[in-house]
Amino acid sequence: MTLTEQPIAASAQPEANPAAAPLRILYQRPDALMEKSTHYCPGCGHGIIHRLIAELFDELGLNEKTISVAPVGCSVFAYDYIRTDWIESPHGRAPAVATGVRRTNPDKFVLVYQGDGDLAAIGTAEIIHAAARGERLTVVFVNNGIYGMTGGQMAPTTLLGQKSTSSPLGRESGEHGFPIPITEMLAILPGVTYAARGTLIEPSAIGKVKTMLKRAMQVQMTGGGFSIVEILSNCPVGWNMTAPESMAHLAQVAETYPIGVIVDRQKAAPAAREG
Ligand SMILES: Cc1ncc(C[n+]2csc(CCOP(=O)(O)OP(=O)(O)O)c2C)c(N)n1
Ligand code: SF4
Ligand SMILES: [Mg+2]
Repeated sequence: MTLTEQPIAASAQPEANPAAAPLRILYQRPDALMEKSTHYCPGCGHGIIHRLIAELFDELGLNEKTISVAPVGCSVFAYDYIRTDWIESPHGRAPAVATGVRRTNPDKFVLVYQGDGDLAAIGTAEIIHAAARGERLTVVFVNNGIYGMTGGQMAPTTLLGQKSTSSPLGRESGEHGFPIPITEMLAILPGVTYAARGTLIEPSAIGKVKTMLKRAMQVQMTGGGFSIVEILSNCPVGWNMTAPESMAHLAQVAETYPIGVIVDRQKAAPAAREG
């Protein structure tokens, strides 16, 4: 039973209209989400993503079975918000740390959480080789197109024309190179069982992100290889926008980074590999 389907306690039922349909809880803090305020800026997407992960940990019964690997970046304190065991890794090294966790704990569920500076710049080698090895990991890749934590510098994912503190006139391909669609690049590798990209632009899209995350987790739970979900997230502070402006701007981000499932090799070949 999911949180949204739980019947509400009898004592909380409305007395006025007994003929009304039974109430259902539509919104409730998942058990796996700790009861505390986050350090994130108002409107930041990291909090939404934490909530989706916590909901799925509850729904899939993963809380007690998981070792997560936390990144460096704005989400460095993810271990303070999601109730599982965590290991903090050096910047970019999360897939390498997670590989050690995976291999010494074959029965655990292993989650990796990384930003775009972390995954697509500082840890390019680590993510490529973990994917190439087909490590049985689930990677949550938060692409906000910028180095949020350190003051809004350009990342490999920064859009052409996008201003940042290290590209004040806007990213220009001749000087700064082109944005890297790293999830598509990883998806080419046969060790990658599942790769998808979603966006936080609106509630229905957030629901689709949850479906993608669930699929990526189930791939690991059923013995598949490497799975990754890239999530186009917002950074209102680093983008110098209001929170609503930054959400609307995600439409433009999706022009460079198309939304959808990029590869699902388990679906194509159900008995992909033993775990
Ligand atoms: C090896 C290394 N290089 C650089 C840094 C400095 N640093 C810390 S966080 C960060 C940016 C993080 O950006 P991202 O991974 O995109 O996460 P975000 O804050 O945007 O969520 C940088 C450059 C570091 N800690 N270690
Ligand atoms: S700097 Fe950006 S990514 Fe970091 S907490 Fe603030 S809004 Fe979120
Ligand atoms: Mg970032």
